[in-house]
Amino acid sequence: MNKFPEHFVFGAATAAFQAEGALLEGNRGKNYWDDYLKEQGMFDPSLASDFYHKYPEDLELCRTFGINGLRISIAWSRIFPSGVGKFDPSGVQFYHKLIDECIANGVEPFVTLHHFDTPLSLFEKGDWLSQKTIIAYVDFAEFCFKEYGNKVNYWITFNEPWSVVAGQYIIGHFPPNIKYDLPKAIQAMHNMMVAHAKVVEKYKKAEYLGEIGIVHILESKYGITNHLEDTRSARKEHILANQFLLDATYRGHYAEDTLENIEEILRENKGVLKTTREEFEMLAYAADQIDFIGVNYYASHFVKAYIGESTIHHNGTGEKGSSRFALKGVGERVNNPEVPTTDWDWPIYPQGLEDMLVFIKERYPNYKKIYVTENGMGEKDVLCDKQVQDDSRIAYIFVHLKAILKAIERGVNVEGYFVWSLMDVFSWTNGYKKRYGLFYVDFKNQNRYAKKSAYWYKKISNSKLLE
Ligand code: BGP
Repeated sequence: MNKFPEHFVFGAATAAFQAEGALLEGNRGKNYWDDYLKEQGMFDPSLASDFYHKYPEDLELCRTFGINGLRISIAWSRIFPSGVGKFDPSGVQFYHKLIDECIANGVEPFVTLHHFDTPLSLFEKGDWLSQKTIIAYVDFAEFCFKEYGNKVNYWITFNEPWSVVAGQYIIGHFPPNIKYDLPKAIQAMHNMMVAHAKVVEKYKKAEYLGEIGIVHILESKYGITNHLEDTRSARKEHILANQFLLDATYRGHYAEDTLENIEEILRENKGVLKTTREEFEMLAYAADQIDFIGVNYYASHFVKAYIGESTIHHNGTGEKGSSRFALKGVGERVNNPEVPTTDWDWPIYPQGLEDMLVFIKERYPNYKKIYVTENGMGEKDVLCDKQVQDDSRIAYIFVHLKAILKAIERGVNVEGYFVWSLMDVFSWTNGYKKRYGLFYVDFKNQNRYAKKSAYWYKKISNSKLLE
């Protein structure tokens, strides 16, 4: 089969802080990245892709290139500069204009409420480890539903809880830059899922006509050999990063096999997970009500048994081969010589996407539908004569679209695909040199240039045929 269903969405994705720039516009408050990036001095987010001003041009590009869905996120601190309290009318207006522009161009907006950008004041109070953040987030979400609910058909509560907690408490490349604290990471994931559930409840009880879901990054994990200790380690990483969140999303509780592994990891890392009966009631309600899940997929991992302290080196420069990821009580990611990797050491393994989609269908038969909400290839693209020959990106997207078609053939309900990213944006931990866009951005003057991949994607979107 090489044809996508007629209603399949061919979209692209952005995130507010990575695209908008205009950090001083209106009364926007800071999120936890503003000062951190300034102090770190690796790159400057203040202009980004200037989406705040260039969105009409970007939406016209969507229309011209057959991109009929766009993931955008609402920057919480543009609406509530201090996370709570008084809203800023200019921030509220900006998202009205942006959403209206999407609709005017025939582009369905998929709106994310939290894409890695908790307001600074709430971050300082403990972020997702604090109930204060959960309460404020529910209020923010309710505000957005009331404001934009009559024109947004697709809401996403969170983008990638796993990446948030892994970045904040395990890898340490997201503020507050804590390393190897698995108990904190697990607690924050649980709390985010509770916040998600509360927001789903607000949305559903107010009887809005649209749909609501959550986006998870779901990367498959495989033992590097068939030896029991390696496959066990792979399974543990899968449970920690994928199944824990999927159980919360679709079962409303953690199944026995999930809990057993999580408790083992917590024991090894000297921590406990605190939960309440009310939280599970909320999760169960949301599990029943949720309309869709977004799957972000870039890579899979090959895992080997590991005994020792956690050791991680994040390759944020594109210096191939410099990554290290070994987790105490879990396992170590290793290179599979048969699988190619990007310059940032991300294994390119489309089979992992097909496997994950089938896994969701089989383990969670109550799932309704799936969108692949991010997939794409980070490259050091070069603009030459106003052109970018990004054949490797085309090849990457091709094999992943193929994997989706195979999953559809195996009975998985996938209704859309979003390339990360629409135009080049900055990467949180890798800066401006890691480009993903269908449109090249010259960051010196903010001009846009369609890459070869944009023309190719247009053909597929128009014909729905993968050839
Ligand atoms: C996802 C995030 C995006 C984006 C993408 C690419 O995890 O949702 O915001 O950044 O990954 O990752 P990176 O920028 O680290 O290459």
